[in-house]
Amino acid sequence: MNINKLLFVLYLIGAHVCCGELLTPVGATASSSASDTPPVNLINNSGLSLPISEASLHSNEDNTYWASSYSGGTGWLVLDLGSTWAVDGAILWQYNRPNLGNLGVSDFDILASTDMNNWTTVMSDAYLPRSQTDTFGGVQESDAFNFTSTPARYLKLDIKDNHGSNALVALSEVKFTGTAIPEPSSAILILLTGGLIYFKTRILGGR
Ligand SMILES: [Ca+2]
Repeated sequence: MNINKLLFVLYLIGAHVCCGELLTPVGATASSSASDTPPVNLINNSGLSLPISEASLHSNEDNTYWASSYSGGTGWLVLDLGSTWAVDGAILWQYNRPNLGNLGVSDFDILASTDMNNWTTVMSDAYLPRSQTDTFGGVQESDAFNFTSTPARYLKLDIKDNHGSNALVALSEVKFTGTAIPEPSSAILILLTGGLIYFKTRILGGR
């Protein structure tokens, strides 16, 4: 493979395959919450082991999770990524206070939006397993949910049920995965660069 073909292959890999990042929301709102369990506890890394990654474990300490007010076990969360990304997954850490696993999120949908007005359902009837704190020594592993890559700044978790309590619903931490969407000028530059490499390789006989 000559250098021109190598450049073109690298361009294709860079433009189309590259790497999802772990995205931490910058804002969180909830259908309701108790005063000592606000939704910011879902996005401030509270309770997560270092270094922060999908493999981090969430502690079961007080004031590290979100819990609704008495809601019958349903509710919603809106997470704000701060800017629009091509989002392709959610990483959730289940609520894991000891002997209270019935409060954790079970059935939920995920909706995506760029403007908080128009919403697209990207995941229907997803299921988050009940915390296994007994077997994991009190710390909680994450659960990953993948969906078709969708442009989104706002992600809504529509929580339709918990694990059996008729009181409230709770969750420990939320992140997403996705890739940056190039600015229009950057996108044009990428296309021009790819086109020039292709032209040089295939039309001018660089093969
Ligand atoms: Ca937390």
